[in-house]
Formats: sequence, C-alpha cells, structure tokens
Amino acid sequence: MRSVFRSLTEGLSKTRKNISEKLGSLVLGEKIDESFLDELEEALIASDVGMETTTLVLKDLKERFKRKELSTADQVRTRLKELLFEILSARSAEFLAAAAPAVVLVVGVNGTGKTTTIGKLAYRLQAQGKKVMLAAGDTFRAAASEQLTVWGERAGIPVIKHQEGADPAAVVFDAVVAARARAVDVLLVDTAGRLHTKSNLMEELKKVKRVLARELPGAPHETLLVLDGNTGQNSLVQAKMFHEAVGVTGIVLTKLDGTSKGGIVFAIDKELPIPVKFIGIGEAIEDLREFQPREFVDALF
Ligand SMILES: Nc1nc2c(ncn2[C@@H]2O[C@H](COP(=O)(O)OP(=O)(O)O)[C@@H](O)[C@H]2O)c(=O)[nH]1
Ligand SMILES: [Mg+2]
Repeated sequence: MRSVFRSLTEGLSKTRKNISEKLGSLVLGEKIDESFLDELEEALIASDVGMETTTLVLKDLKERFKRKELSTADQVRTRLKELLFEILSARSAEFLAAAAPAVVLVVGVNGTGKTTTIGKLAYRLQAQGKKVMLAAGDTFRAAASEQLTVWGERAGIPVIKHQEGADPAAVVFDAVVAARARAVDVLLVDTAGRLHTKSNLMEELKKVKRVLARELPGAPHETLLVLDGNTGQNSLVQAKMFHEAVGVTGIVLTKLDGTSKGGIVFAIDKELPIPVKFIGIGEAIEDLREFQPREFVDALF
C-alpha cells in the first residue's frame, strides 16, 4: 500500500522547499541570528502560508529568540512545527455526526475535483458500512452526470440523475425522495462549478440548498467546498465566495500529490471559520484521507 505520508511529502514539495531550504541552509545545531528569522518569514509567505499566520508565528519565534530560548535552526524548526500544528488542530473537524439520511452538498469551481471526491467519499462511507446514494446535481453537461455514474457503478452505488440542462434543484428533490424510500444513510450531492464569478451559479446553489432544507429538515448536514491544492491564494477568494453563498462546513483540499503549495491550509484556517476535513492525494478511489494536522505538518518538513 502506498504510504499517505510519502504522497503528502512528495506533494507538498513547493512549500517544503521554501521552508526547509531556509531551515536547512544552516548546519543543524548552528547558531542563528535575527536575519535568519527574517528570511524564514519570507519563505513562509512564499509558501502561501499567508500574512496573518506568518506574523503570528514569527512573533512567537522572535520573542523566544530574544529570550534566548531559541538559538539554533534545529530549535526553530521544532518550535515552528509545534506552532503550525497548534494552529491546525484548534478547529474541530468532525465529519457528519448527523442522522440518516445525511446530505452532503459538494461545491466548488470546475476542475477542482468535486466529482472525483464524491466517488472517493462514497467508497469510503460504503466501506464504513453506510448505505450511500449520489445525486448528479451538475446538469450543465451530460458528461458530468456520466462521470458520476461511472464512479457510482465502480462502487455499486445508485445515482439519481436527470437530463442535461435539467434544474439541479429538481434532481436534488428526487434524490431526497429516493434516499428516504431506500433508507439511505448518506446522500452525496454533486454540483456544477462553471462561471463562479457570475451570480447564477451561486443562485443555483442557494436554490439547491433551499430545496434540501425544505424536503429534509437540517439538510444539507455538510457542505463541502473542494479546493485545488495547487491554486494558492485564489483558493481563498473561492472559499469566501462559496461560504458567503451557501455556508461551507468543511474543505476538501485536492491534488496534494502534485506539486502543491499546501501552505494555503494555514491561510484558509486564519481567514475563514472552516476546517479542512479531507485531503485528496491522487486520482484513485482510495486516495482521499481525513485531514490530520500532525501528519500534514510533518510532511512539510
Ligand atoms: N492528482 C490528483 N488529481 C485529482 C485529485 N482529485 C481530482 N483530481 C483530478 O482532477 C480532475 C478534475 O476532477 P473532477 O472531479 O472532474 O472535478 P470537478 O470539475 O470539480 O468535478 C480529474 O482529472 C481528476 O482525476 C487528486 O487528489 N489528485
Ligand atoms: Mg464534476
């Protein structure tokens, strides 16, 4: 079995390169000075960690440096890891503690990995003994619901779909009826992601959400926003926009097996009250993992 740690470690290469080259540029145990910390600050910003987190982290490191608690690159590394871990573990990230049928609405810009994530999540929930159903809420292109059907067939999971161009709210309506009738535990709802700068997608998503809430009190129980780990700071813009429109309860950060700058995790954490719940580390069905702060920080160094 492929190690999660290895995929993550390979994937977070850009962030690790920035931070570790700085930390590793000195022989371990060698004395550091104030300019070392300034350069580390630049390296963190270049890693998409974000201004706020960088400032917070550097304040702690500089104070400790002044108090002579930190004097070597090795000690800085240890403290930095601890700080980043504390930041990431401050938010609880429990996924779906809700009643059945629980509805998970999956939103995000085209190409971020929504449909793939649904396929992986469906497989994962099914492996946990849950009865799963999928709703093909991306009716914009026929290929979108075909893609979801392929994922469904792979795991023997039913897919509720309408024709191309149909109203996604109508698909969702039918899916809730079917999920209730068949005593489904989790209904995963795929959505379109085109033209995220135009308000019609947001209006469409709001309508889907309204219909869900009307047909099933408490639904959607989770609204997952899928972000491409390679996108960097623009992910923050996307997150704010979707959060404003539909209220996101968790983030899925995909493609961390590529050359991603995973530092965006810290920027998201500081700017939005949304925990990262899952990470995607490949295109295969088993390549979705729960987000583990310790593992993530370890992979960065
Ligand atoms: N390497 C990698 N590719 C991914 C991951 N998640 C999704 N993809 C790929 O990203 C592309 C777009 O995914 P898709 O699910 O169709 O995105 P959607 O438009 O948001 O539904 C596809 O080629 C997926 O195989 C991931 O975690 N790692
Ligand atoms: Mg899709």
